[in-house]
Order: sequence, then C-alpha cells, then structure tokens
Amino acid sequence: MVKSALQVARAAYKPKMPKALYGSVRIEEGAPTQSVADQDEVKKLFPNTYGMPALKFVETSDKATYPAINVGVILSGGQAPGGHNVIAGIFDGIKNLNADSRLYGFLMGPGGLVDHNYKELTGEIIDDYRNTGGFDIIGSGRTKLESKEQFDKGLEILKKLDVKALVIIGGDDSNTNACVLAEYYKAIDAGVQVIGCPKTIDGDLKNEMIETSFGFDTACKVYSEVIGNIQRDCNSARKYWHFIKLMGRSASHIALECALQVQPNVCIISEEVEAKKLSLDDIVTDIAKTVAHRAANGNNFGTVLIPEGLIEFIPAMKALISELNDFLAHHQDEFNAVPKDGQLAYIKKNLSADNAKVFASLPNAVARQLTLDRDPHGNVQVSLIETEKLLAEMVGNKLAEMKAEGKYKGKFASQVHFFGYEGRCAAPSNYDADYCYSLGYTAAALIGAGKTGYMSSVRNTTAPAGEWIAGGVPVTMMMNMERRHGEMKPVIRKALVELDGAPFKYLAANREAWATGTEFVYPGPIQYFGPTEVCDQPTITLKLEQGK
Ligand code: FBP
Repeated sequence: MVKSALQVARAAYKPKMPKALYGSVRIEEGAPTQSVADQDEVKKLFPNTYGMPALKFVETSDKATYPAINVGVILSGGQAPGGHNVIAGIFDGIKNLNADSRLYGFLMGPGGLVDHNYKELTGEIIDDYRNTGGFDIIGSGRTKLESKEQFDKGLEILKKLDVKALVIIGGDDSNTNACVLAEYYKAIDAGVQVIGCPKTIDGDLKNEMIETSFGFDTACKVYSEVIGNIQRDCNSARKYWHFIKLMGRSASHIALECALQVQPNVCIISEEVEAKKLSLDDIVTDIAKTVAHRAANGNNFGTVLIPEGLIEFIPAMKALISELNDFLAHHQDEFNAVPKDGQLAYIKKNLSADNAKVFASLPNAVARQLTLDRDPHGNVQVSLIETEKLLAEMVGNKLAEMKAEGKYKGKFASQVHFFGYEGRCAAPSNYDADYCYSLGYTAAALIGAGKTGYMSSVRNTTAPAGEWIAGGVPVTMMMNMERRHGEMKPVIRKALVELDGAPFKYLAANREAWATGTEFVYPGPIQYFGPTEVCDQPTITLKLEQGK
C-alpha cells in the first residue's frame, strides 16, 4: 500500500493520554445515578443496569494482575475521524491488562456480529491504522441491534471466539442499543460485558460526563478550513453568495462551531428557529434583508451556513415530519407499492388537513425528499434534503420581489455547497487522535474492572491531555423515553444547541457585526506538527462551554 508522506509521519505519532491511565488504576465510585428523565420507565426496562455509579480511574501504585481476555469491537453508524485510534487504544489497553488478550473486529457494523463476520485484529494490522481517518479497518454499518434473535445470534459467535467483552463505538442510537444488549446479556448471565464509546461528528452525544463525541473536532476543522477558503474566494471575486449546508442531523452544533471559527455573514441555528417559531418565510426574509443591506454597501457577496436538520425545526415542518414518520412507519409497504408519480398525492390524501397544506406548499423535490426511506432508527435522512438549494432559490425570489418594490438594489448570484462526507474520514486532529485513543484505553480499563452497560468517558479535555479525567458513565443515566417508529422507546437524550449556552450566546452577540461587515476568519488546514496553540486546540464550542 502506497502511503503519503503525512501518513508515514502520522503513523509514528504517540497519542497523549490522561496521566492516570499510564500506570495501574483504581476505581473511584460516585453516587448511584438516575436517568435524565422518565426514571420509573427507564428503571423498569433496565433492571440490571440502572442506577449504577459513575466511575473515575485514579492512579495507584498497587499492581493488579488480569487474566487474558478476548474482546470484540464494532463500529456503528456514520464514520467519524479517530475511530481507528479508539480501536488502537482498546488493543493496547487489553494487551496492557494481559499480553495474551486478543481483539476481534466485527465487520461492516453491528450486522457483522449477527452474521458472524469478523477478523482478528493483530498488532500488525493495528499499526497500519494508527492515527488514520476512516473506519475501513473493519468497516461500519447501520444495522440496528434490537431483537432477541440478533442478540442470541451474536452470543453464539461471542461464545465460539470466547469473547468476554464487546465494545460498541457509535452515536446515541447505537449506544442505546449497546445498553439494551448489556442489559440482556446480564439478565441471561451470558458472561459478556458491553461497553460503549461516544462517536459522531454531529456532536449531539454529550452531557455532564461526556464532553464531546469524537470526530466532531476534526470534522468541524475540516469544514471550517473549506468554508474559510470559500470566504476568501468570495471576498476576492465579490460576486457570489454561498449557501453552505453542513451535516449534523437535528442538532446545529457543527454549523455553530464552524460559524465560531469562520465568522460568516449568516448562520442559521435550527434550535433558535424552533424556539422563535420561525416560518420558512421568516428565515428567507431575514437572509434577504442581510443580502440587501450588504448590497447597499456595495457587497454583493457573502456566506450563509445552514444546519442540515433545519427543516425539522420549522414548527409547521416538524408537525408534518412527525405525522409522516408515524404514517410511514405503519404504511411503508403500501406507500412503496404506489407508482412513483402518484406517491405525493397518496401522501397528501393521508395527512391531516394542516399538514397536507404544508406538504402541498413545498417544491416537489423537497416533498419527495421528505418521503424517502427513514434510517434504521426511524430518523428522516436530513442529509438528503437539499435545504441549501431551497433557501438559495427562495432568497433569490424574495430579492426579486424586494427589487420590484424598490427595497433592494444589487446583484444576487448564488452557489450551493453541502459539506459532510468530506470531513467524516479526515485524518484525526491531535485532539481527536488523543481523545479517541484515551477513550479506547479507558474502555479496556472498564473491561478489566468487569463493568458492563457503561460508556467510556474522558473529561476535562480543554486542559493538557495529562490532566484529562478517565472513567465510565452508566448509559442508562443518559436515557429518557422518546417516540420512535410510532412507539415510546428508551433512548439516549440527544444534546441540541442550548440557546442559553455560551457558544450560542457568543454567536448571537456577534452576528450582526458579521452580517453587515466582512469579518471572515480563515482557519486554514489542520496542523499536526508545530506549536501547541496551533496543533492541540479543542473546538471553540468546548472552550466556551468550559469558560476557557
Ligand atoms: P451518526 O454519527 O449519527 O451515525 O451520523 C453522522 C452523519 O454524518 C450525519 O451527520 C448525517 O446526517 C448522516 O450521518 C448521513 O448518513 P449516511 O452516512 O448514511 O449517508
């Protein structure tokens, strides 16, 4: 395999870890925990894994000995930079417990466990993937692990390989399923521990014990680099408005972090749209006013950042999507059987009057995108909805109206972009390389301590890595009950942008100046080698959240 010069240099990088993890560790237990909401329901569903204490690893001089252990690992869902380092951390961590421990990777996501597709991950294989982006070491997939049949099928191969612990690296939905699996294996005394790791570029798996999900840092840095380049381009040619949609599912964390990094003219935050009950027309009018204002100063160019989940947060659209989700959950086959040219009419006919009206008001392409298959967790695949085109077109129309009324003089030409896949497999930043390796190593320590139903947790990450705090947080602690596929289910609560949080407040305090002036920042590419202030910075979101 030919490797780039940077890949060769990065292979030699030794990720930094919390100081406590370098030697032997002792566990400090916190108080029993509660789920974030719906305590009675969650407790009933997880009688064996509910209420466990949060854990913290501290250094000890006592030397413990551990038996060799076989561990399995699964990558679940969308790629996020640093996944390979989580696996390297698990590998080194279990070898540190006992040199005869072995690691098996299940291939192409949770489906690999159910279908018994796996490979042993040897030291040689691991070395090839250290500090690289991607999930290609074993592949990833979106199969939802949820049925007893799948769990039992998985157990067959775990028994055959003598695997005593399984690490599931995934987002909120995958970690919810990891917890259901932990509960089931504990209930039947299967002798298999299950540990989760917080992955997702979306940044929406976070709480007081999980500061950030891995991959968010690198992905935002990659998008910010490219948005910065676009800003410099548009500030040079001065003839385009760029409408840039950013991945992130429902939450606007990625759009917000990129805005903090690049200071665009406009950044929409879905959570604010919902709170202020803004309509699509309100959003379009706001952008058009900014365009007109800049045009009055001779600036017929600018940037608009759009979170990919926006459409779900416009109240009228939210109600429509919720009814569509429930309806399609029960009538998917019937819908699929309707000829393509009759599908929109079929949906309209089956919706309540208000929602049918909203549905009918949408451009056909967007209406069709809303009816596309849900992902295996029942979510609308918002990345497929072309909001950037919708907004660029609607702003153009609004400006034409304003021109006719004499309220706008200027030229409007737009370019649209969607950034998502470009950043998901980038080589991890030093932050993600260190954080991921530490998460993996912590997972190994949790396994050594015999724990199950925990998520690996590494905190205090705005401090130098040596001062990071490693431990475990019971997955049930993050759960509440939500409606999925038309039924109430226990799920990890998604962290959305908090409008009273420091990152949003910073945006709100500065956005007017960014809209009217041209205060673009050009962050440039991720740096791996060089001064700490250039190479080892966490996201601005994290720094503001921690008052740094
Ligand atoms: P998860 O980390 O939650 O799996 O998703 C990350 C993500 O990149 C989302 O931002 C995006 O909406 C989705 O995956 C796209 O899915 P797919 O990879 O299936 O196209």
